[in-house]
Amino acid sequence: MKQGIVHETGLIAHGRGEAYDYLLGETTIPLADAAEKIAAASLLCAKNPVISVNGNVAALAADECVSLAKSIPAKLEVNLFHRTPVRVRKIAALFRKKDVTTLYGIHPDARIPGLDSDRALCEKRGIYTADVVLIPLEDGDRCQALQKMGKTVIAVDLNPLSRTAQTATITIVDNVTRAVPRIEYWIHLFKKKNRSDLEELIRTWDNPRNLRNVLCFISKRLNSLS
Ligand code: PTJ
Repeated sequence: MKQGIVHETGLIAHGRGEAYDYLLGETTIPLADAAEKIAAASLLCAKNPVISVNGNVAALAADECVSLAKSIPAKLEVNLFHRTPVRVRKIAALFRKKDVTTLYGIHPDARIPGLDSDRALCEKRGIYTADVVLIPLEDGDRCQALQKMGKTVIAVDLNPLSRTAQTATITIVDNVTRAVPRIEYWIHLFKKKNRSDLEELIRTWDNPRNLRNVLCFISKRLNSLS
């Protein structure tokens, strides 16, 4: 935050996330891994997959996102809620240091319909035309707006009750630091599989059921600890 990468409200978001992570036991629960597996299948089957990075994601999991993007391959796009030219420049510099030559979202030329202010800004060749978007730590309005554009939206959100978690196509209730490497693990395994097998796997996904099971997992865990 002091380096200007994370917005000050990002610290509050981070604290909220930590609270939920304690409820999960600070581990990737099998229900999260199931979602990470489907996320990997969707990213591999996509025509234009994009990984959206904001300040928190850049601070917590930049290396992991770069590695995941290479493995798919997918585009990386800076997509800030509290967008200022200075923050965009700082986040772009951070990714440049990690040898990312093409980072989308620095010169936006499109808007996500239905959103006001600069949080609607995106790039035509990136998020605007993406068919599958991975959005770690996203706000609810943007998640819904991306859904309305007809995209497959993969959210990583430790809060299973957030609007983002409730409206995404695939919700991964896990810490971004664990979720991104785990998606990459599945990417490497799935590269040997047929596309039709992956598509069949994606068809079986029931996001509301998985979210209900996550809530059951948390309440059972709290019961067993009390
Ligand atoms: O960098 P910017 O300007 O784009 O701003 C980013 C924030 C995160 C401030 C902005 O997108 C925001 O306010 O997000 P929300 O609406 O607070 O949503 C963030 C969600 O991520 C919350 O539901 C948190 O529980 C969750 N979260 C926080 N830390 C983590 C997390 N999920 C996964 N891993 C985490 N480490």
